[in-house]
Amino acid sequence: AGGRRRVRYPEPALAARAARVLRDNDTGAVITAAPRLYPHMWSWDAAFISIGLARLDVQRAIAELDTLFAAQWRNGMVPHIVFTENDAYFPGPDRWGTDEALDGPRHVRTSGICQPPVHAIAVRRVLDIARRSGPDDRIDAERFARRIWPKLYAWHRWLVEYRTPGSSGLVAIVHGWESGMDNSPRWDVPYDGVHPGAALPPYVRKDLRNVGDPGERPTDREYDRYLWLIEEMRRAGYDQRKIVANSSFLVGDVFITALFAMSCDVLIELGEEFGQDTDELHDLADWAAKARDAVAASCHSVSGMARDRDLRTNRWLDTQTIAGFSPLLCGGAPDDVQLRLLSLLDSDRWSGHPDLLAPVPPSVSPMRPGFNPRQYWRGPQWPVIVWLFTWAFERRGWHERARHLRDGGIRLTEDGSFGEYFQPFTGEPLGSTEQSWTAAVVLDWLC
Ligand code: 9WN
Repeated sequence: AGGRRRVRYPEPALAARAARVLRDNDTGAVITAAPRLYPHMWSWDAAFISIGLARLDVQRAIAELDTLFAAQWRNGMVPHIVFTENDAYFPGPDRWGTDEALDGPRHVRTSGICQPPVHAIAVRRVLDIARRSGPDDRIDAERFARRIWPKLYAWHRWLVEYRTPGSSGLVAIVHGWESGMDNSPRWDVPYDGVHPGAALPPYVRKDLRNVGDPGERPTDREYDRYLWLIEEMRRAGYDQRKIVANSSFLVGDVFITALFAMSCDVLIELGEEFGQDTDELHDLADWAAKARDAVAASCHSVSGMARDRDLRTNRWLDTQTIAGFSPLLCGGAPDDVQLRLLSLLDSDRWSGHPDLLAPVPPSVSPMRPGFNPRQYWRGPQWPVIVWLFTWAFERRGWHERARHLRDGGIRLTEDGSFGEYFQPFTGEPLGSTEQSWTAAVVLDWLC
């Protein structure tokens, strides 16, 4: 940054550093999402982490996903946080107050919302890596895939039964945290409809202690809304039907819907291989088709970008962010729309912006008013999102594009900081460093 030279580790040294981050963040029970800022297990982080772990130790990768799914709620929801004993993160389990929730797990404390369904993708990747690594790993990973399949199916079924309300076919979220892109401008309009009441219990943020500059994190105003939504859910006793009917935030999330379609495809492949029930395979095919249709139907007639939908006001949300490229992940959009999106992605509005250090898409276009290169989901580049695009492009047969993005991802992360997110022009690491999922995706790219 600021003209200082950025360190560039050669690939073998970078891989060794990434492995070290995962080992250092291992409490023995879980790999925390980050050492200080996030001292617990997060749902979608754990999925990516397991992919990185598979390169080091297949058993450990399996254990990580088993730990997450041991916290699955009885209704099928995979919770967004599985808490460790550490109390350095807010909101912790007492604030969530899920202990009394009817559907909650009994032996472990969790939050009361979910995160994007990327777990089937992780299981597939772990299995593929294990098969190449040797006969013992292969046997273990196959047993694991067979045993976790019904849990993955139950998780997907929960998303359909409880979280696909109305006719848009989009998978809905009831909190920005569920999207994994917490303060993305995608959610600004729906959050305007969230009015924290006087009954919001006081609280003290802990996240700001662990970042260089508070401007890298969401604002206090945003936090009041995040906490208010938790308050509403607590009052509803974490009853999903009540939450979806009444919460002041309900948005069809197009990015989650695309991930869901891809995860259903993967689950079908695994199910066919391991002889799962045909009715369940049909369900998954039906869910994947509907999710893809919903993503395609959301595309803006001029830009082609996919859109979220505010399900409280029944309006499309036109804010353009990285999520607009969702149809490139899951496919299903008409050819002309797909071509428009590909050329937009390559253009100077996105990955082709001349000032980017690494040619990978930022969370928000640098040309967009309100773009903030340092603030969280409002501009920085996120390696884990880049990984999702590399994975999806590979799967779609776009090998050259996938390789190009992977090279960009390495360029972004080769300073060895394993930043949570990066300033797109300088490559300065922001948020946490030694972030586990960043280390994990780098390992996957390098091996
Ligand atoms: C709230 C752990 C998580 C990621 C999310 C990211 C951030 C948490 C926070 O960190 O969210 O869940 O406190 O900011 O936005 O995607 O899973 O890495």
